[in-house]
Amino acid sequence: MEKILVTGAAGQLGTELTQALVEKVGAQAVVASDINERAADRFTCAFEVLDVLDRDRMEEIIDAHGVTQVYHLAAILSAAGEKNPLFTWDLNMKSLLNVLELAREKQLNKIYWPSSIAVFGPGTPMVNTPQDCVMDPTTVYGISKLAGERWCAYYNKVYGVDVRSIRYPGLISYKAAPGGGTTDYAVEIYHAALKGETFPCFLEKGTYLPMMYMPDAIKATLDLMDAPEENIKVRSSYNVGALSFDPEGIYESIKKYIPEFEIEYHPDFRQDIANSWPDSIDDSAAREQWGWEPEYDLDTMTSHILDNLKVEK
Ligand code: AKB
Repeated sequence: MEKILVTGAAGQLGTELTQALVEKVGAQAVVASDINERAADRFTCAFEVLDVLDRDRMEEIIDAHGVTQVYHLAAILSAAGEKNPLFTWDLNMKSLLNVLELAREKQLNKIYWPSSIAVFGPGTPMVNTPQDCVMDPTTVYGISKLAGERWCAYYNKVYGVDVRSIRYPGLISYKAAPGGGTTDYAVEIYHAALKGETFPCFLEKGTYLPMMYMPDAIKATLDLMDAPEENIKVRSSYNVGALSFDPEGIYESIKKYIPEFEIEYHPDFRQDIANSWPDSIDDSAAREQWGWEPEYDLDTMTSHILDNLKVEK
């Protein structure tokens, strides 16, 4: 029987992916882990406190639960990473190498590790960014994700580790807050709209970025992990696209439901990061090799979020 360990399970992606895995394979087949011990009661599956830099503890959990797959989500994101570059490098890289080494030693069946559009930079073609192109990330997060992609490809080629990865765009969800990303404005804006507050946007209008609604991100992840091994030709990380909009676009979408909503623009240091990232993504490799196709457009996402956040407030 497969047993899945999720690291960073209390984060924005982890919260929903862990729940989706529990629904898919059953609570007995999933172990959530996070550095935040207070997160334990959020999960219906087993929970372990784990600092992903602690390789021995990771190994102990893998052995104790008979783990066969790891979804290694713990990471420091782009904006937060710029405040502590060396620690971000250490955490993002060492934790990935801990997972890859344990996968090699223990011959784990599959590893999932998220990359990001942050691997791209100012030299990258900005519109319909290809799978393979110039990659010159300007953030420490982006540098760590690009290096991580190469390590994943290396462990697959040299040791046969079945590690799979997606370059997520900005992920938008209403269930768990993102932390420290450049795309977080596209989550915060919905909360402000429902509270009747004017939204102070930290990116300028006209800043187009690739984005994705969380249910599509979960679907992409599970579809990639379910795909037959021989279909997975990209062993660094797959481009996946869904939405592309600027702050004005998401604001106009919300105004269709909340006409009195107001936005103000106060760009900060995150503007430079956003300017270095693509506007939109060419995801033809993911579509051809494992059937990727998003479901939500901007307005269906907005209406879904506003309906569900309203219920929760
Ligand atoms: C961030 O903004 O840092 C993340 C990402 C695009 O990887 N959401």
